[in-house]
Amino acid sequence: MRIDIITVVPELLQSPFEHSIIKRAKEKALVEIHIHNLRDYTNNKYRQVDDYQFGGGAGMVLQIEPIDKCISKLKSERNYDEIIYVTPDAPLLTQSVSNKLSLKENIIILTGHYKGVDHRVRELLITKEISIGDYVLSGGELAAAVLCDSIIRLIPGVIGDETSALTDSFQDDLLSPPVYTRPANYKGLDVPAVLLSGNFSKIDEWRHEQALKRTKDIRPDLL
Ligand code: 6GU
Repeated sequence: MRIDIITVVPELLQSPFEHSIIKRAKEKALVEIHIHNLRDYTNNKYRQVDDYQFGGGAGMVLQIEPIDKCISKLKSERNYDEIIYVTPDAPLLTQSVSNKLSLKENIIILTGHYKGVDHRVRELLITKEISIGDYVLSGGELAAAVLCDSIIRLIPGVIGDETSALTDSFQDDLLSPPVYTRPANYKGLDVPAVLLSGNFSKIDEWRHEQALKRTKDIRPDLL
């Protein structure tokens, strides 16, 4: 899979992809991530890519021209399955959205900043819009990093133990059951006995009960 991210703050997108699972996915050539600085696509001598909004009001708006230039160049080089704009005024990201995107070949992610992008970008160039939650971030870069992480870990082969991603919270619309590791007793706190029993059907049953209980208590809206 190839992911191209367009941003005005490329620095914000360096470190998130240089560690752990995503780093290994890149090393295994299961994903390629290319960051594009929107300022490289303007003819403005000050490299300015935003302007005041028509009609007045606080906040700058990213202009269509550099975005169009950048997306057009990428599209001339390969076909893209989706051109995604990350923005708070969009449908929410869910595990099911990430599952579907993890099967794509090439995607572009456009990140907004300030007041967002000229609406014509959204009408003409964007094929899908995603918000990562009902709160506002200073820019779309961290949202893009979250989106990429959730997609990349699902690409077949990225997580060694294939069942690991399948038993995540949300993969079956339930929260995960509690997990424990050594020591079995810490300052008088015991690990649930069933987990030490070696009876795997009992363990599965316990985990499912716990997942249901936690979902009921913490996120009843999922049931
Ligand atoms: Cl995608 N961008 C910004 N700026 N804030 C957000 C968001 C995106 N998703 C939730 N909040």
